[in-house]
Amino acid sequence: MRRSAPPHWEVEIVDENVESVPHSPRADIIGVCGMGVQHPRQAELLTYYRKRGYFVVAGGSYASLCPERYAALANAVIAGEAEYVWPRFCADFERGAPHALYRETGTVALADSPVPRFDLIKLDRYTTATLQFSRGCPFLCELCDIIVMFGRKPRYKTVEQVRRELDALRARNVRSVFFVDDNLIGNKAVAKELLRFLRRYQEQHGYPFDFGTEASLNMAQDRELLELFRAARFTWVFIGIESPNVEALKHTRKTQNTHEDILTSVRRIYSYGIDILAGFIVGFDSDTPATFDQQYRFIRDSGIQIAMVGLLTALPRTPLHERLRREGRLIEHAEGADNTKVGTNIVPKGMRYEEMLDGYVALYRRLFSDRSIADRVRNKLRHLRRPLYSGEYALTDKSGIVVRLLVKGILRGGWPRLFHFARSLPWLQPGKLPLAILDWIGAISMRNYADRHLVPPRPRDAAVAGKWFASFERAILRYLRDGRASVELSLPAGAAPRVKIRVTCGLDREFFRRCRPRLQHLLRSSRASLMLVVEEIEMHQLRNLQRLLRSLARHGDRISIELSDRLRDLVAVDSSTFHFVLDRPHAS
Ligand code: B12
Ligand code: SF4
Repeated sequence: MRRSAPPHWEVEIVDENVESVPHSPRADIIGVCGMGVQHPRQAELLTYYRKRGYFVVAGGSYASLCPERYAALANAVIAGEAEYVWPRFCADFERGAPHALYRETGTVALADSPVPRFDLIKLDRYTTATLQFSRGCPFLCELCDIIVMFGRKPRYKTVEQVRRELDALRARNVRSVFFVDDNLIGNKAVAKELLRFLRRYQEQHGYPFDFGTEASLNMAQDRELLELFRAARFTWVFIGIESPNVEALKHTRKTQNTHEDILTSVRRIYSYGIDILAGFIVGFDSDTPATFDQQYRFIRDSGIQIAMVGLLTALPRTPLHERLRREGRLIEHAEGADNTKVGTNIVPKGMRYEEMLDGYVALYRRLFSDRSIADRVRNKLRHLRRPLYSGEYALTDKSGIVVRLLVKGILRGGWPRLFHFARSLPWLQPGKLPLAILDWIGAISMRNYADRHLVPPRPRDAAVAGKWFASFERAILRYLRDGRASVELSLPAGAAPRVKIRVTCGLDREFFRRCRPRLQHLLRSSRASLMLVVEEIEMHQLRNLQRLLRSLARHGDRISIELSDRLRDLVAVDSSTFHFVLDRPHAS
């Protein structure tokens, strides 16, 4: 059976995380993949390409969970694992009779999964490559879509397949590999076999890789397993801890986290040199306003720096979704696919909805205060005595990283941050320094993200934007008067200010000269977002527009750019930096 695209098909992979999507590619079929959080962009891309006459196919984890949401967006939807149904689609397409929906109703034997086409990915743009060994998880957590999509009986690739994938990655000089399994230790005996194989592989090849993975907390109770993780050089593991509240864990049927005190488990894993990243959830039925403080204290004491806290979200088809629907506790029309937003689709039981949102935002604020970051670094390093992570970079790269952290991260926080940074560093144990540095880099980037996306707009932002607007209008008055440009400011309640600038032809160098520093100032000094609509522009001004975009790139995630059809081919907009609006109805 053929399990990938036919060999005579030419395939290209574009990942908008690291590169721009092409707006008029040379292609017959365009497949667009995405998780729930990416659904708005996925929908936008599908609509855009479809309108331009391409045959568009939707796939990925959200299409697998709720293919019905894609029926109006795509010519065909691949729901579920693609190994068997994709070749069927390809054959139907070649015959000129593709169906609208291909749904994998069973499960795929992973021995049939091909080696990924790593050659089609720009691997040099990633810090970590991914490899999947197993699918499925034996547990029963009520909120989980994994067991709905992949089942409870873990399925595995052979170690031979893993060897082939590692060889391919090694040949491309990849140093860091993330085993993207739902739970690598779903079947401990098989996991141990894999780890023994990885230990041998690492020994044979001089430890070419740092590994990381996702596993359930019960790994902490098996010392042989922990030893094998260490020997195979797993420098980190992501664990769904969810809550230190045992009631909440029992209620959500995450009983594997209740075998012993969670802090004890965490510290035992640390004692093998393995770092922990973890997921936490607030909004369980037994959670009350007091839960936020309990979560905070646990996260601080555990020293977990990359603590991804989300609001309980009911994903379609999960037992949680079903129960809350029965109980009338699903919020109608709430999107419910993005657990990184301040909002969700469930009505909590132990507190008011608004209380939950406020508590959530305050928890993030507390976690990413300089004091809390430093406390966690210290609490972790106290127990993580021999970290496997050693930050093996060339000396020049190392100094570059530290200088960037100092200049862009630490010094910007002023003396208080410098003080907390300095007190958290293990001055007498240089072997632990790389991990402390890594934690600060991770924490500061999470803090920046939380500042931009989670913290409610400051009243000051509206005042700053209002003042800015008046002076900006004055600066480009003559362009506004004769209709070459227009500018609008809106101050939506509960959201950051929005500025929209529309330009038509007749601009000159002076226009860009006036705009550039003023826009930079607006974005630097407030959380305002910017929408730039370019309807027409003279060819000789393209360079100035391009320069303006380059100067704003730093704030790219707050900037949307819309170009007329003609300009799309002329202006290079990096859609991995900016929101490059391709289809307006779905633009956020
Ligand atoms: C690796 C991973 C990540 C990595 C991604 C790294 C990377 N650059 O690849 C990181 C850590 C960054 C990540 C982040 C997040 N993730 Co994530 N992640 C995963 C994980 C563990 C594996 C995904 C994977 O690579 N699988 C291997 C591939 C081969 O399999 P697959 O994705 O199942 O795809 C199959 C089919 O769907 C199909 N297919 C896939 N794409 C396409 C496209 C087309 C066109 C077609 C035809 C077919 C097709 O073919 C594949 C083979 O059968 C999954 C869990 C899981 N098992 O899916 C969660 C998962 C996808 N993540 C999830 C979530 C929620 C997130 C976050 C929102 C978490 C958070 N709160 O921050 C963020 C979002 C980040 C962002 N803004 O983009 C959810 C998504 C829920 C949903 N149903 O949409 C999942 C399912 C885990 C879960 N249950 O919570 N994640
Ligand atoms: S342990 Fe993780 S993957 Fe397994 S059922 Fe629970 S939430 Fe899902």
